[in-house]
Amino acid sequence: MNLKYFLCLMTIGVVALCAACGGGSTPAGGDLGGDNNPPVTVGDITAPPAVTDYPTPAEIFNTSSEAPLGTDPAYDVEYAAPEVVSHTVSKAGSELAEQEMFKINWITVARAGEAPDPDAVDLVFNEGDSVKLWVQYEVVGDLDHSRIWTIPESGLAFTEEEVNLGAGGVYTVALGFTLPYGSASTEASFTIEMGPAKSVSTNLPGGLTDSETVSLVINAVPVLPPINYPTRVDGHAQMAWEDLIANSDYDYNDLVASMHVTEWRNENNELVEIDLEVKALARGAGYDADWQFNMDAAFPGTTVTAIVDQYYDDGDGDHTNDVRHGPQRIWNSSNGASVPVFAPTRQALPLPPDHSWATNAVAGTTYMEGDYALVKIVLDTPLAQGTYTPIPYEPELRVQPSGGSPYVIGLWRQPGDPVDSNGRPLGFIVPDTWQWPLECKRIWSAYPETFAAWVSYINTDGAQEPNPVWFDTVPVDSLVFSRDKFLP
Ligand SMILES: [Ca+2]
Ligand SMILES: [Ca+2]
Ligand SMILES: [Ca+2]
Repeated sequence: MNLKYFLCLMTIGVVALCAACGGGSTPAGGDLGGDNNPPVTVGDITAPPAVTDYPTPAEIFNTSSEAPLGTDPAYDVEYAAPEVVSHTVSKAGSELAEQEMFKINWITVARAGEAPDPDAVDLVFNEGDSVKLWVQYEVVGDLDHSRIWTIPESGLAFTEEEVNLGAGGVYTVALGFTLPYGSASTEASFTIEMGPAKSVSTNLPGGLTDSETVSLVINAVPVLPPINYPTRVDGHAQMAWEDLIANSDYDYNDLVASMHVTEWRNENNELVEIDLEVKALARGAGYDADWQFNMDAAFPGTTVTAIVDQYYDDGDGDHTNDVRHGPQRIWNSSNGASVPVFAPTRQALPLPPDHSWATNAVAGTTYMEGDYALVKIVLDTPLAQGTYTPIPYEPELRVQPSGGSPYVIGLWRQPGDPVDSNGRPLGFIVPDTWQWPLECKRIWSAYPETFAAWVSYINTDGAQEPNPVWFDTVPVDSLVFSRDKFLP
C-alpha cells in the first residue's frame, strides 16, 4: 500500500494550467517569485503528464474537522471521543441542588475491559497500560458543557469544549487511553474539570463548575536504551516536498519540515512506543485550501493511541516555555497509525506580513518561526523487531489543490520508491543542514550537476550512489534559503 500518488483524472487540466511554483491559486502570467520568471512550463524539464502520473482517482477517506484531508483507511483511525456507557433518567431522587446544573458523582480509572470501581483507592498501573478513565455525573437536560480530562504525569490534557448529552439524568462516560512510557510517578493524578461550554462561558452564571481528582500510582516498566533517528539526540531529519504531480517547478519548498524520532523498546527488544518531534520550516506554495502532513506506519496486530500536541515556537530552543497551539488531539487506530500532525500546514506556518502566500521561501520577507508538534504513538501490544514499518515510517503530504481533488504525496526513501514521469522523487529526506531552494528556483540550479547525477542513480538498476551525494554538496548560495536572507 505504498504507491500513494493519487490524483483525480478530472484535475489534469487544472494541474497542467497551474504550471509554476506549486501554487494552485497562482495567477497565470504573474511573476511569482519576484524574480522576473513568469510561471511557464520549462520545456526541458516537463514532459506532458504520462498516464502513470495519475494511477488512481483520488478518494480521501476518514475525514474529520481535525483531519480534513483524511487518514489512512487501512487503520480505522478515529479521533478519540469519550463514550457514554450508561444513562439513567433522574426524576425523584435527583442529587442536584436547586439551580445546580450538573454534579460529578465519582471518577476512577480502570484497566481496559474491567469494570470501574468507584470506591477503589489503590489505583496502580504500569506504563503502557491501556486504561479507561471513568466519570459519572448528573446533568440537567439539554445543557452545553465542557469536560477537561487530565493526567499531567502522562501528558493527558484532553479538552472537550462543548458537550451536550441531550436528556437530563445520570451519565457514566469513559475515555480510553494508554499510559505512555516516561509517565511513571507515585504521585500521579487523574482530574476531570467540568464547566460551561467554552463558547458560551461569558453568558452563564458563575459557579457552574465541578471537578474531581483521584490519585494514581504509575509504575515504570524497564526499557532498553532508545533508538534515535537521526542518531544525534538533538538532530533532525529534514523533509522537502514538491506539491504538484505534473508540471512541477521542482523548487522542493512547497513544504519543508523536519523530525526527530525516538523508538522505545521493552526488555524483549520489542517496540512499545514512538515519540516524534516534528518542526514546520517553510511553505513555499500558494494553495488556498488545506494541506495536511501525516505520519503513517503499519503496526500489525496492535491497537494504537497517538497523542499530538502542537506548540508555537518562540525560537529560543527551549520547549518548556512554549505555548500550546490548539487543543491536544488523540487518535485511536488498529494495525497502524495515520497521524495528522499539521492539519492544516498553514496553521503551523502562518504567512509573513510582507508576502501573500509563501512562508520562509522568498528572500527579503519576514522569517516566520514555524510550529513544532510532539507526537507520542503508544502500542497496546509490543511488536517484535522487523514486524512493523521502520523509521522514518511513511511521512506524507496531503494536498487539496484549488478546484481539484485532494491527493497524497509520499516521501521517497530508497531506490524503488515512486518517482514522477521525469524520474524525480516529489519528496525526500535530507540532513537538517540542508538549504531548500528559494521560491521558483530549480533544484538542479541550486545544486548543479550533483542533483541530476543522483536522479540518474536512483533510476538506474545497480548504480552506485554518488559520493558525495547531492544534498551534502555546497549549493549556489543566491538560490537557497539561509536565515540571513530573511527579516528581521
Ligand atoms: Ca514547487
Ligand atoms: Ca514553491
Ligand atoms: Ca521556547
